[in-house]
Amino acid sequence: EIWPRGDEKTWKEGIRGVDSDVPSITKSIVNHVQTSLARQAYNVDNVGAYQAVALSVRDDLIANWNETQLYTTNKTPKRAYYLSLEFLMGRTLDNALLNLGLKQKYNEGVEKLGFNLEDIVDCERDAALGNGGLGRLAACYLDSSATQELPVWGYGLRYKYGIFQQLIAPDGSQLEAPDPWLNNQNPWELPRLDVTIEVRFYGHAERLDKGKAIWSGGQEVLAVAYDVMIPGYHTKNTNNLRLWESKPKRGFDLDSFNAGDYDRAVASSTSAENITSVLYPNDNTYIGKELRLKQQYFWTAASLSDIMRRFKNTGKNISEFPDFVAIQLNDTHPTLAVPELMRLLVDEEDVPWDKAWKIVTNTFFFTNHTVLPEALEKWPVPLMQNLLPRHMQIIFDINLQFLQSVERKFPGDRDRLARMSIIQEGTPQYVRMANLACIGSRKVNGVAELHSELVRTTIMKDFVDYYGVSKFQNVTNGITPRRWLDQCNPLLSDLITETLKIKKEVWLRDLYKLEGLLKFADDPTFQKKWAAVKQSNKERLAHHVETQFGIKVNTSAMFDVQVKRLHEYKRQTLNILGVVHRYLTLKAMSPAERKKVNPRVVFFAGKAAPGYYIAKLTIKLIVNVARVINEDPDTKEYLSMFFLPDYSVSLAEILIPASEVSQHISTAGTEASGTSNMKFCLNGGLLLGTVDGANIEIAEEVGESNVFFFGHLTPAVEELRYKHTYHPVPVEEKCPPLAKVLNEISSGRFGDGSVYEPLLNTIRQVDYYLVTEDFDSYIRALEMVDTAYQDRNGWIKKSICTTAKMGKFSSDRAIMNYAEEYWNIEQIKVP
Ligand code: B1H
Repeated sequence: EIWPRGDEKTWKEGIRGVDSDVPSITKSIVNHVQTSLARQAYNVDNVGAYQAVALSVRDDLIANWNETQLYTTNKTPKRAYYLSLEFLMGRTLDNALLNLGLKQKYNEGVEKLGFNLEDIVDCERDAALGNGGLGRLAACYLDSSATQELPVWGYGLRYKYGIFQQLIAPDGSQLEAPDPWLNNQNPWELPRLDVTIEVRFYGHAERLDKGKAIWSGGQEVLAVAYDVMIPGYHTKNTNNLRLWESKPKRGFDLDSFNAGDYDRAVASSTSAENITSVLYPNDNTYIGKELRLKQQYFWTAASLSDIMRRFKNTGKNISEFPDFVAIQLNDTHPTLAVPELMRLLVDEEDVPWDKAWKIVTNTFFFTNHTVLPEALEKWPVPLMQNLLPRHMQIIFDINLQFLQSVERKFPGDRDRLARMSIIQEGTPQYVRMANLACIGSRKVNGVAELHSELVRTTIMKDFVDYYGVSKFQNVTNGITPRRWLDQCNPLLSDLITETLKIKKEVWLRDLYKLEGLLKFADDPTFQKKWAAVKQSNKERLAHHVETQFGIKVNTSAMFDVQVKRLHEYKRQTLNILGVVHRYLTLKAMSPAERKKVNPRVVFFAGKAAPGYYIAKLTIKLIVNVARVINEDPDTKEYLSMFFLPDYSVSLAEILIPASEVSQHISTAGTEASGTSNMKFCLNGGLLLGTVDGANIEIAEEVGESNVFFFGHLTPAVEELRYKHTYHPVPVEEKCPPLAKVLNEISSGRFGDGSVYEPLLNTIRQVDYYLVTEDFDSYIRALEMVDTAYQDRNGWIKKSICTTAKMGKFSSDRAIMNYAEEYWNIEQIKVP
């Protein structure tokens, strides 16, 4: 138990009570304007009002956060830690107000002060410390952990610059600008200058006996903690996301400074600060930069040291570590945590090697998020040897023991040993992080059924043979319905509440309750209300597009959306080629024929990694095709297209509720899960997709008649690729309509065609992602969408049935699965 110093009663009386009546709220806002912001009523603009409101809400969060932390510390339960290099949080204010149940009150309060809450909410910059699905998943999991009152902390990095801001140049190219998101101050973080940890790089490791060693010399930097409060939905429980910032251990080198060499004096401090400067903007691709490896070690070392300190404060014996600590590795990025925990145990806690290894392998759990070969992390041994000499020793020792054990199980199978080794032989050698993560973890999981099966049968096949299949499981991803329905689609949320006749708090915590909507699916009045909500969300998006880009959008057309990172495997090319095909078809029609066509507006958004040439070229093509078709008087009524720049969590919150159909069209077997597919369906958008990732499970839930599936299945993909390589058939033969589309682009119909040749050739030549193989069935699927849309009531019914069956995809279900089957942690309710 922890007691205050001095008089307990005086302390207790001083604690800020959380008063949630409107007068207390306005008083607190005004107080913050005057004191925290040092402003007065006459010079507060929306941004100032945002800051004051945020600080006021933050006071409530801090009170809850403090109570949760104290209560949990005293209870000493088993805790789980989610290590992720990315947390794509988006905005906080609106979400915090909803979770605290204070939105209505703040609405009133803010109005009294002459402001509008929506405008204030819009002043917040996104916290965009992530690339895409992997980072957003981590954010949803934090929300679900707090909501379900589970003792889970996140650990990540406090990047000074988040994912770059995307601009589109006049010629359609993507330009990148930095995202200095901390320039406006961040009210949602609490600097913990007292929580600092020293992290070493370089130096040398000297072996002692019994597997121990001393690591010394090199460079030491400081990790400083910043805590981000994570409120649960309608509960006092408020969890923590701890983000580390790097700082020099000493301000600057005094010797050089005194010798007048100022550049040199600050060089080492700049290099320390650089570690947490910027998020690497790659999604689903590995990038072998030394600074990235530094980030990974800096973050895992600081986090593990912090976790170890907290564990030791409980006074438990070190052998009980796995009974009190579970650590989830979000992909291979934190895999250095495995040798680092070995180092802490063996070198610093004097635990014998074998006992330490037992602790380690009972502590970690590893989630794999992709089977794409280019995403599998492999670090050159010389690089790691230089930066982390002790860890390299430990990895070699782990590997030796492991391979000996494999050899005992499969004697004489050299190929197997070579495949399973943590070290890939060659010049240079490489450290295979997925192998290390697997060997160091209790369990390994994929993120959707199909993906987990592919993990078992492809990248982890040998490990399944060795460990048995039960180590390799599945946890299908999920999304938080708080942000992805209640917050982004308040009209739909209200309609659902009024229809189900149960409290919003109830169905938002038990999403299976949405099934209650099924019995209204045929009810004409309900259908009408349902359609009206969609219409109003379409208008909200149209209004946004109009104010941001000055373009009018036809809101009676069908809204068709594909938003995600640009990647060849996600096949935005298939979509754009389909649009061109549709355009050519429309052009060939008579005006009378056109009148029968179902009008469509196609929205694209997404960032391309700055070094991903083909992805950037795809953006350019989309922008330039849009330019031509949006100006064609023959067709523009029936087909228009927009590329919305700078896709973000907040833009997703506008786009997703407005979508009537969304596209998730990756080559079968390539998209591990996808999570935006779940968001669109939860908001009543229908899914047009391939038989891939979580699309399959969505179809299982909502019924195949309510989704539009097309394309080859996963088993066919390998075979087709093989055929492409050894028996290439020209596109003209294989798919004449596609050949026509490609030729129109080449011949300059959408601006200088030669620019696009490298992109078009990926399809004409190797076509690794099988655009030519799926094009026909894609076009047919689009036609089926049109036909279905013309039956308005049928469509609305599909939409209702889709939302109704999305219960499975709440991240609450996913997190409960991790908590029960992996981490073995229990709920703690703060009184
Ligand atoms: C996913 C990544 C990823 N899979 C490496 N892999 C990265 C890999 O910076 N890096 O090095 C960054 C990201 N991201 C995505 O994870 C999958 O493609 C989605 O299908 C999945 O839904 C998501 C969450 O599991």
